[in-house]
Amino acid sequence: MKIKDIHAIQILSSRGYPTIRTKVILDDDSFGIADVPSGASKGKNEALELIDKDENVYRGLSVYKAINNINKVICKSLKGMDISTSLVADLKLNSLDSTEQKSKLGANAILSTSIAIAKALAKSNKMELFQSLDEIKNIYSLPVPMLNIINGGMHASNNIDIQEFMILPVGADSFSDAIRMASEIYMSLKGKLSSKNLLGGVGDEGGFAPNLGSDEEALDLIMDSIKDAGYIPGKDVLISLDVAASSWKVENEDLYVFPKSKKQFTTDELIRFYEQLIYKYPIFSIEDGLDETDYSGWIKFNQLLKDKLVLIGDDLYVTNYNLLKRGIDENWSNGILIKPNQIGTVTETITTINLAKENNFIYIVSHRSGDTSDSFISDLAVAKNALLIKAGAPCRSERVEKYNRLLEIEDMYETEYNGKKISKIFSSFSSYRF
Ligand code: 2PG
Ligand code: MG
Repeated sequence: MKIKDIHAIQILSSRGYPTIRTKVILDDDSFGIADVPSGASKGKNEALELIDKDENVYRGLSVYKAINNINKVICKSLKGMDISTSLVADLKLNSLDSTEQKSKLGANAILSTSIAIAKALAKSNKMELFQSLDEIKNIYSLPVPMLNIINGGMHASNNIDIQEFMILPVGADSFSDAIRMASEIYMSLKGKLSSKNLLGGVGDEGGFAPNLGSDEEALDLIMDSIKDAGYIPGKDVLISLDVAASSWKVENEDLYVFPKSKKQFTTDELIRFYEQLIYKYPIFSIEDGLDETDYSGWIKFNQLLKDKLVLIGDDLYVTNYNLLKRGIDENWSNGILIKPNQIGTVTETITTINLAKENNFIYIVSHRSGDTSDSFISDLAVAKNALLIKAGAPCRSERVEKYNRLLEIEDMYETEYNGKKISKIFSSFSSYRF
């Protein structure tokens, strides 16, 4: 199969900031279109999102340089190229860039091309995208959704320091049942906030963004909303937090300062704070509990709580194979967040997932806070049998598109595609911790 054309345009993300849409056409006229997301709380070691920084245009946020790199450099090199798999194309994209953080062409330029190629190949092979991403099996599992229903930190202009408060409907019988439960809890929380006159707008990821007395009050509100919706916290529904502590760390000091409440903690005190939270609330995982370079802290944190908690590294690993390898060798954590745009190609994303899998890490496929209606991550989660997917609240199109694609995949149970039968299992893991 040969590449016939590649063309990119500038579009807007959910935050209203410029990002990239790329279309790749193969010589049988199969095509793939991919939009790339963009984070707010980015890790230092992430692949580089090339942004123009021309203050006169989109206040510096346009991405015309990256688009030009696709339409000129990438298109010229890949046009006419034989690509039987994503691997061939991704190797070529990496060799064109040749920098560690994809800073020459931009990880946004490279990833949108890489995903568009993966989608075009799936179409050309008459496969669903998730089948085409990992063809070996015909039994797929749908992930448990982690729905961020209260937003704080850098994702909302309220007074909450923790970035994400998520619910995990682990007691559901199916993915659609999990979405129903989450939606009911979301509505119940909405009613509570409204009755307290706390219902402002929603944050970047669709969760409510109220001003509250404390971050713990957010957890209490969620517990009440779960119960009022008719579910048992700790049995039917678990809670996960992304505290995004890299933005709390004071450089060169053993000090974390919550930016909004100004509360201060040493690393040990912060770990103790989490320990208290997990005794009080049914918390399944804490993401980025410590700063991305506080390695000695992570080792301590992991040693102390790994049997009671999943410690997820997001900024810590930035979906990077080498960092994950180090984390495994040095026992930094027992879980990793997977974001394709942190690393920049489909192939590298899958390679990191495979390493996590081989080492029994919990891996969570994730969106970004600035996202689009592209639902590639849903297919990726199914292809790689991820236990969990994190895609925001059951609200806002760019969030629900990911869940809606999974509902669509769920409906494909026992369907024949290209002579292959797709069976599915729902990866309910209610027994995982409780
Ligand atoms: C995170 C993400 C997504 P951002 O920290 O996990 O929820 O946020 O895209 O801003 O990095
Ligand atoms: Mg995070």
